[in-house]
Amino acid sequence: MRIEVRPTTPIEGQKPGTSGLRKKTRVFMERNYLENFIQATFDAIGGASGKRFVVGGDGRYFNKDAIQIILKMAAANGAAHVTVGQGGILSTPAASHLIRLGKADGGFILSASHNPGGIDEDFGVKYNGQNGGPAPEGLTAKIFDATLNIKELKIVESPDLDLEALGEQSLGAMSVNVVDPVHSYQELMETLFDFDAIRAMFASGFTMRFDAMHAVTGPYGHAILEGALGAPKGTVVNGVPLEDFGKGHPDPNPIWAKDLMDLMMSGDAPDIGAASDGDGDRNMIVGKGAYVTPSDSLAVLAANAHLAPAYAKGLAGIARSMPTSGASDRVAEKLGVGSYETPTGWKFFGNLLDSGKVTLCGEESAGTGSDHVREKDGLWAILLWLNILAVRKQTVKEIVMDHWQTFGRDYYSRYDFEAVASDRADALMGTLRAKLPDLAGQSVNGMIVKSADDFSYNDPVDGSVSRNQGVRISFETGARAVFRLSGTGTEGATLRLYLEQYSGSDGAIDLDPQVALENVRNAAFDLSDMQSMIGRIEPDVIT
Ligand code: VG1
Ligand code: CO
Repeated sequence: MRIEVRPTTPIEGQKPGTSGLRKKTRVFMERNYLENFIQATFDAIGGASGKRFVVGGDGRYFNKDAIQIILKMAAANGAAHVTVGQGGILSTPAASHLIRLGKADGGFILSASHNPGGIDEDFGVKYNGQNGGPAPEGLTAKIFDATLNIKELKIVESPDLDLEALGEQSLGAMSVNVVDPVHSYQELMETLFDFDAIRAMFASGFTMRFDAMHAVTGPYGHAILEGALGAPKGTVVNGVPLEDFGKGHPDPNPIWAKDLMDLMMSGDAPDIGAASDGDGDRNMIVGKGAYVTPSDSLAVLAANAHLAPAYAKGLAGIARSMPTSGASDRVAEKLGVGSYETPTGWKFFGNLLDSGKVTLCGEESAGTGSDHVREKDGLWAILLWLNILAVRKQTVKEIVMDHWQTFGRDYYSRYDFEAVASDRADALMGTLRAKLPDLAGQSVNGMIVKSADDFSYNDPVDGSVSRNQGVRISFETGARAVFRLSGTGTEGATLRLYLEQYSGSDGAIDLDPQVALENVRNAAFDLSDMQSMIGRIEPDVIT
């Protein structure tokens, strides 16, 4: 089989963001765009020779073509073996699991996650390492560096492989194993949760709607919820992965999963509603008339995880991303285990999980997970909720109310300002940063600032330091405002404002969050001078 050694030149802008490289699909389809990035990744990891990889994606437009290119490049670069999901499909957590299970050297996950898909929408690629987790910052920096110095790439000339045929094939000297995307993942879930108890709950009439949002978790939901757990057919909706996700945003939040929210707030609501995102690593949980914020969900799961077999012995510790509310810290304190605050992005949890310092991790953006893989895991979170419901025999709402009564409530909301001109967004952040040193002790909108800084993370395991991870301003009233710029967008800048207000251990827990957050919201607008800096204070999306 002939190996083409193709001369190429660096392409600008191939710097991975919060979660891999994300660009417009048409950009990825330009000559050598994907190829350069893949070659740079192989170069950055010291070559692919003799190595084993996992490849799969969320099924969006260009997924299959990209997989063929990666397979041909892996073969040309001397890889020994690649495991691929049938039809090119693998959820992000399933890919993480396959890397760990097969002791692979790494894997490529093709997804732009919650971003829309299609030829005029977004595409993405992420490299995960041996532990199954997203490449840490040190490695993404090396990959970026390699994209700037690339001179040639290697690819075999060969017809496409058949990604529908299960089993082994060969591509030159490299073997390719096409596997069922669900099988191993389902086996893992069966070891973690009490499937008998959940099955009995469904058999006794418990009802659910799982909205797969036309994204990757459809096959997983059908097999696990309707298959293994016996939920009635029709429990899973939008369960066939589509290349354009039915033209929706596969982002499981009250805005983009509106149909599910409407159902859950209606008289016909099932006992639980759940949804997952494009690549299956996020989750949304809604009870009858009760949306559970991701920050609260992490806290409730942490407080109740011992009810599931995998966590019966307790948790080693709990980690949350910096903008995630403090609710899980309160649980860690009560459990007497460590709590950690990391920058946004799952890659920062890897060391904590690998070293056994934490068992559960979560992000306010609807990501929750545990040490079972090295990615956040949407269906895992949903199954843990089901396991807890099966044991406690209470409603979602009762469990959340009970949690707030015990710990107090962390009112929470995120405001996203999308497609802001990058220079304006940078100016807002810059002006805010300049104010930070003098803020503590000052009064803003009637609230005294307790502390203000630009978050810097010192990884307790490898000692690496990550600076400028977001501006956080805490107030004496138990409120906090966080400002940061998104690292997953593909157009202009997205400014995220995260607002939080703790009720206190015996304060009111039944307020409308937007009312409870009014003071901190106005303080955040004042402090950032948002109206004049970006010309508006109305967000595009409130979650
Ligand atoms: C967003 C979320 C972050 C998450 C990341 C990847 O990043 O805020 O919490 O880890 O997406 O999630 P950013 O930089 O846009 O705020 V996913 O489901 O896109 O892999
Ligand atoms: Co995702």
